[in-house]
Amino acid sequence: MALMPLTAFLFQKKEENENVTDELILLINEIAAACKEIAGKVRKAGLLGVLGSAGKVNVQGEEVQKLDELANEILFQSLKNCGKVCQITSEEVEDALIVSEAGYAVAFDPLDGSSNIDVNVSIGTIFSIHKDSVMQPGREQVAAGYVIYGPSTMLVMSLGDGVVGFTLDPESGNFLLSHPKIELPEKGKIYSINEANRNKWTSEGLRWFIDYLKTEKYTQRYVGSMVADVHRTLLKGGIFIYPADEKNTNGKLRLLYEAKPMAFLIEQAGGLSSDGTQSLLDIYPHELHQRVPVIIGSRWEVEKCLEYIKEYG
Ligand code: AHM
Ligand code: MG
Repeated sequence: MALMPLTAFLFQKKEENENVTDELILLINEIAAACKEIAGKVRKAGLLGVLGSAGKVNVQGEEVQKLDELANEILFQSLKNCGKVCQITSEEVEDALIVSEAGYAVAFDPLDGSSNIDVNVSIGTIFSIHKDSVMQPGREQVAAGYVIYGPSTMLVMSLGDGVVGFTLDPESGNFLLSHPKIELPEKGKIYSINEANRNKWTSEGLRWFIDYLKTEKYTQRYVGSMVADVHRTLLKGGIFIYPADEKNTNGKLRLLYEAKPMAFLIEQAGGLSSDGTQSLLDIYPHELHQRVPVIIGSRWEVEKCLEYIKEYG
């Protein structure tokens, strides 16, 4: 049976979801097109001479890779020119670009998982879309999603009424609806956290929780690309955590273009998100590049993790 292309799916959604306007459809198509271009560059990175460092650090003090820059440029230009975007915020750029007063505001991480670029491991683009401003709690997102550049390229997104996944068909160049309804299992078997930082985690309860999961015969998977780790969590269940530690006292991941969109997908798929005290979707942002501890995944594991944090700190 033929699978539905992204644009047809969006027009069908327009009939049932009042958030889905012609402008939003155009914007999501624009993001999908930019990500297709990025996917092409990622696939040929070793041939195009775009592997390795760009020789500079970004606003967050992190080393910028050549592909980070390229992906940022592709997305920035296409959003700036599409006529539907009033504000653009990128991980790689210090200030938001204000295009106009009202419209859609987009925050994105152009290429997440920078440390995996040079070693041919899955990386991705994450995006969050609000009306007018990205400085709102995640619950107000009209859409959010990511594109994962893995063995296949997939677009996974939510328009606030569940989570769907599209696989890029390399022959037709279309994103096709391969995953019409993504739902997290209530409980999984995998935990995902950088355990090398264990001694530096500021939460004692977290150490107890991870030890508890080991006694329950969980297995560990940690790619080090949030997109890949969240993708697996969405499909298989379990828990993904990037906690606060002595070096990153608010965690490492950024609220606007990493935590918030991923929390939206996880909650829309039936899971839970938290910073240790509240849902990641209830946090009011106060800074563009604000960091936040991230606990997301299946309902059972997230609730259990929060119980441990409550009991042991
Ligand atoms: P990036 O946006 O610069 O790639 O950083 C974010 C990435 C996430 O994809 C991933 O979850 C995390 O950093 C991994 O960090 P660490 O290497 O400290 O485990
Ligand atoms: Mg990132």
